Amino acid sequence: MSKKPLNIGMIGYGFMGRAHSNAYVQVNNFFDLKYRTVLKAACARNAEKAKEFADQWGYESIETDWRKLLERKDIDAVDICVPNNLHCEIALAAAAAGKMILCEKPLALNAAEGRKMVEAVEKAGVANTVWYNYRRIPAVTLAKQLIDEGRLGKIFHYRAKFLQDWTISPELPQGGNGLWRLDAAAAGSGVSGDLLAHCIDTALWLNGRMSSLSALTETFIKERKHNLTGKVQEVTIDDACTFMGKFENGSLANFESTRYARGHKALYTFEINGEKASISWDLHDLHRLQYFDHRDESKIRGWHSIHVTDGDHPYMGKWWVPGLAIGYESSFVHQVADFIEGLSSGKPCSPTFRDAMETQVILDAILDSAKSQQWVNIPKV
Ligand code: SOE
Repeated sequence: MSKKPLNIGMIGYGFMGRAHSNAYVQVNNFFDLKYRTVLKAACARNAEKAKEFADQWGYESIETDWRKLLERKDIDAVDICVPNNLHCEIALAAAAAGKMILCEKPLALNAAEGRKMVEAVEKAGVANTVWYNYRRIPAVTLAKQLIDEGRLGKIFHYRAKFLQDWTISPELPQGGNGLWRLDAAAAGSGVSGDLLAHCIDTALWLNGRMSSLSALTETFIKERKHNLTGKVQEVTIDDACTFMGKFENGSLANFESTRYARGHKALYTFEINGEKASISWDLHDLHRLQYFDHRDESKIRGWHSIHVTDGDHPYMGKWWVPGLAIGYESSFVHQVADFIEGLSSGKPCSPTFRDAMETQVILDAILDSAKSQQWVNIPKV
């Protein structure tokens, strides 16, 4: 059966632009879908960079103004892969232009912006999703299946960490290409919006809503040269954040994220302890899920290390033969596959903008709590 084209307009060309482009390139090779992705246009302010990126990944054309991209009739879906402070404006315009939207995480700078974005896509009736890719690492999806099957029983604890070490040097400037993550005006926040956002999204998906929290943030390096102004300026992002909280199911939350954990590059881990069983996962060993079941015969009871590569594991039947692992980049392929499936089935690809608002509201609560040094109740979306 001939497949319908799904014409992609990519806005941005950084690390995530590459990760998403790779997904559009690969998805139809592995998944049998009703739509075939077409890399129609890459958009960046700098024409030379846009051209280089387009040639590298196979985009047919370039644009240097995202508004022009949105005017094009031959674009079906736009991918917003630019700093967080541009997500809202582009998403509102894209929705008004009737384009489907795949937006990089976090959804927005804050919940107020996020709400406008949810309203816009729902009013326009356009398909939308936010790239919280870790849900779709097969071992993490397997964790979801095990929890939904009730294997863990009542959940007592949810613990997550996302540790990095790339901003320890005081010589590192803030702002501009690559370093906008250190500039609160562009990023909205530091590790909370960049890293904890992933941990929160996974947690909400696996363990349900959170009701309250208390957070502590720190900015270890108070001033850095700003790449855009050339001046030494105050750093207003959170370099590190730790929070504890409560889930609506009664379990306790314990989360930590930092860019000052020397030796750790991208150590995302979580552990969930239930009455009957526990699971834990580690991004550095992403194709394994650790599972302990108290109901096992005591003689052989212990942690199982499940190599999540078998044909009946989530997504794995689409890839190689059992036992052969896939990587980080495949989580993005899975998200595109699910997005396209959603276009045919009518079941939206989660997290939608509305789903991602749950995370956004928690991010706001984290910053509020850290500032006020008070427990904060998390409002309902
Ligand atoms: C930051 O270094 C970063 O690239 C995040 O922005 C991504 O979302 C995360 O998945 C990996 O780390």
